[in-house]
Amino acid sequence: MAALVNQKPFRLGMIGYGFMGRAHTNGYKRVNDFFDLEYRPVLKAACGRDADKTRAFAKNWGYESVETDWRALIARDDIDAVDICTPNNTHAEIAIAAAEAGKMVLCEKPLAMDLAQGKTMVEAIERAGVPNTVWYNYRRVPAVTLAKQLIDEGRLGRIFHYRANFLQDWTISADLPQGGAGLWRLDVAAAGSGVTGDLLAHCIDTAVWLNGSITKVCAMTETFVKERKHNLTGKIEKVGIDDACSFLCRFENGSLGLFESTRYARGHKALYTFEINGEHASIKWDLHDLHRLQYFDHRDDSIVRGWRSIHVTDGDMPYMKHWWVPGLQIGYEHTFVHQIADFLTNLAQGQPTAPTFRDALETQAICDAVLDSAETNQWENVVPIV
Ligand code: 4PW
Repeated sequence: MAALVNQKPFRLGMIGYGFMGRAHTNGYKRVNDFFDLEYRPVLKAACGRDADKTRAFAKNWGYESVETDWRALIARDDIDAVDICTPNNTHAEIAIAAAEAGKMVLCEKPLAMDLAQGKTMVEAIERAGVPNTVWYNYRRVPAVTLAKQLIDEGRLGRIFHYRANFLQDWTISADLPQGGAGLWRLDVAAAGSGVTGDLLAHCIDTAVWLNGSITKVCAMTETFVKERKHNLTGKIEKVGIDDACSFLCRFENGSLGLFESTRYARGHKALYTFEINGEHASIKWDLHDLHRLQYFDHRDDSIVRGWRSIHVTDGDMPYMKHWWVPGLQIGYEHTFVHQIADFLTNLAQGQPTAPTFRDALETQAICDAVLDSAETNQWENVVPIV
């Protein structure tokens, strides 16, 4: 007689049904098809303020039920974990309440509106002792994870330079309103900041993971369109977000950093790139070609020395044994599958999943220092996270 395969349920409540709600849900649905796990996500409930939209989301993605109040979701006994995919200004209240109710918390980036708020979240989550993670998904692009492996193996030697960009062009039109569904990223009250929290936060998370802590920063920001119609008030209102931000920084390991992000780089939709230059070798990566890692090693024989374009698809490369056969690629959505797979694996072993809330606090501290420096026109020290 065939044996039944028993898996423990991971009963999920998803809060938010936008772009990220879909990206994460796709991950929960796919993960057991490709990873051998002790847990199996069960899509118990989708939660959102707009009942019709939440119902449509729940129907399309296969959630068992719908809630229109996140407090009701958190009060339910049949929910083990909540995933927070709502605008940034709601993360703290939901995460703290969920942790106090004993739920595991998976929170979209950036963790909080600012460092002070992030600290209250870390305190609550650590007091409750619940498993937690923050969705800085680009760490789990196999080529980026391979970059981490190469650096940790010492192949680059001493690191001299770290450069990163995150360029978009979707807010150039002055007719684009701010606020409300889909456009809350332009509303400082909902987002906390502009490209700094939305895009540079990704670059910073990856940089700290690959190259260690950032100790001081010197930044400039600009808001190119100063006023926009606000969708919630119907009035023309001042724009409070940074449309562009560039900063220099020093890393604890002595290397120098240069970061740029803007939503005003015509022709670029989501161009996230980084390059790291070490004593022996350099690496570079580009989200538009995400399955490749460029690697240059000065120790190669001079007659064959040059940039290698490593096609990160072989089974011995990070995450790839779970997918197809060598040569066949995966994409953006798989980064979320990988984070869920890691979370559920670590959960079974009683281990944390990076970036935890505490890890994400460091990114928050750097974002705060960047925004402070843009205000003061001076170098600012980053508040150390212990
Ligand atoms: O988190 C980021 C978003 O807010 C994403 O990684 C890219 O930029 C795509 O949308 C925005």
